[in-house]
Amino acid sequence: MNRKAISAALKQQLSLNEESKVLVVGLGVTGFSVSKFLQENHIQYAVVDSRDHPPLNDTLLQTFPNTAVFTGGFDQAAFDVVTHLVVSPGVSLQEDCIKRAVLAKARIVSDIDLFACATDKPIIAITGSNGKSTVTSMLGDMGNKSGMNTAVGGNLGIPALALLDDSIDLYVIELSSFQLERTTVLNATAATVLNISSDHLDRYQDLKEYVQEKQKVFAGSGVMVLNNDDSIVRGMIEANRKKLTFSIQSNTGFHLQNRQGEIWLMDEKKPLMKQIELPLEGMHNVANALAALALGKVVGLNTLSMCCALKDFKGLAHRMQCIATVKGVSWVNDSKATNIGACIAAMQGYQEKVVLIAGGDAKGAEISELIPAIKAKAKCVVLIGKDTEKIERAIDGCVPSYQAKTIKEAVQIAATMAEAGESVLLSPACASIDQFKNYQERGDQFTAAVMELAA
Ligand code: UMA
Ligand code: ADP
Repeated sequence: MNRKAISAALKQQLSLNEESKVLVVGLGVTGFSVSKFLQENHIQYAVVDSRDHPPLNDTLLQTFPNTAVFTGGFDQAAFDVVTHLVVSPGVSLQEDCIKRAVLAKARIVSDIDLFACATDKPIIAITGSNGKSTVTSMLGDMGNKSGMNTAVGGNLGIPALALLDDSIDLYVIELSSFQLERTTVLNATAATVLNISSDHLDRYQDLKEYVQEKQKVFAGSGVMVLNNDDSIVRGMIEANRKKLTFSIQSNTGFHLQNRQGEIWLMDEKKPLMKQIELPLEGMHNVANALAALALGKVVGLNTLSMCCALKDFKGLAHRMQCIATVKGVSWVNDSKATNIGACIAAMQGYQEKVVLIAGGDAKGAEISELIPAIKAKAKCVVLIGKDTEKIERAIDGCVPSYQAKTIKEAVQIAATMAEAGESVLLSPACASIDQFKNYQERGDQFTAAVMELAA
């Protein structure tokens, strides 16, 4: 879209114009992408971040030296004079300065709102508690294999605004509940909530509030893609909206069918590909593939190309990644399992019992929900991180548990527990930020410790 059209959309949809005064809250990758966008669109802005040295501070000041940047805390004065706040996802809307600014009639906007105003290309919007990055990446490959220049980003890593380019034919955007809760003008061509399990209950009052935020992905008039196996997602259905469903349990929509002894992925009555051709392990990944096929269909992707992309899909790092077999024990890095639902899905993929390494920051989750899966699938649990004691109390001795101060120590303990033919699974069910920069660092340190064992 040209500048004039973007300007008109910003004005019409977000009341943003040359007179607006915007405060960009947060100077991580999102805040930087927002600042750049506002600068290019001649909208006045300043930036605040509560951290002393926000990650993109120097980059912003080198790129746009005249930008007003306030760090080391939120100063109410900066919030009192603005018409709009673009709040980064890592910052809660419950911050006092934000609440006061809203009372004084400042409008909250997200980077996703700005992005939605700046493109007229189709957008696929993907949220859910688990599988977002996998499905987003699958669709990126499907789009490109179908001959559409496809950009993927959002919560996956590259902020949506940084993807904007006239050469792009299709945007596939992963959205977190934090991004959705502050987004009002996204009107995705196709949108999905892949599944719901409790997460981020440190930021939401209860599951109901978390679900309400997730549901915002369906705002607008695009096609809803719904998981027929998830009762909460099924309940999101809206009358008079086009919809597609996917399911690994029922036999409608995108589903599975046994055809002469072989399981096929189906679109209603049309066979698409054999399940055995999917390289990723686990039934949850079959559900992810069906969701991706349904979303791709909405934007007109070619079926053969989509199936071809799925057959070639290697999976993402830190998700059920088998990193080594040492003395007959297989070591699996599922560091991205940052909530209970993901950890349960990981354990369900095993026939034999595993040695589970879990723990970290449980984000207020109801840990006892793990008990049935642990009883069924874990030989023992090795716990790391901030909520070790809490988790130990919650699982209540249902299997033996051991405490480790570091991931390296956890690997050493697990090595003494696992016998040849068994697996050690790092699937923490918790966020990593109490001990690591992020889940990647946790997975990398796990891998390094396993490699040391191997050596
Ligand atoms: N922070 C402060 N003070 C501030 C601003 C931020 O302390 O003033 C802290 C936040 O609490 C957070 C960290 O800084 O711990 C980063 O926050 P941010 O909003 O600046 O984050 P960005 O660097 O812009 O990255 C964000 C997403 N981060 C979060 O939602 C926390 C990234 O998702 C996303 O990839 C990126 O935008 C691009 O869209 C990461 C994430 O952890 C991967 N997401 C959560 C998840 O997947 O569970 C929701
Ligand atoms: P997200 O982006 O939603 O965090 P990912 O694709 O990165 O999702 O996967 C995160 C974790 O969830 C991994 O541990 C992965 O094995 C698990 N997972 C992936 N898809 C699903 C699903 N459909 N249901 C449950 N767990 C899943």
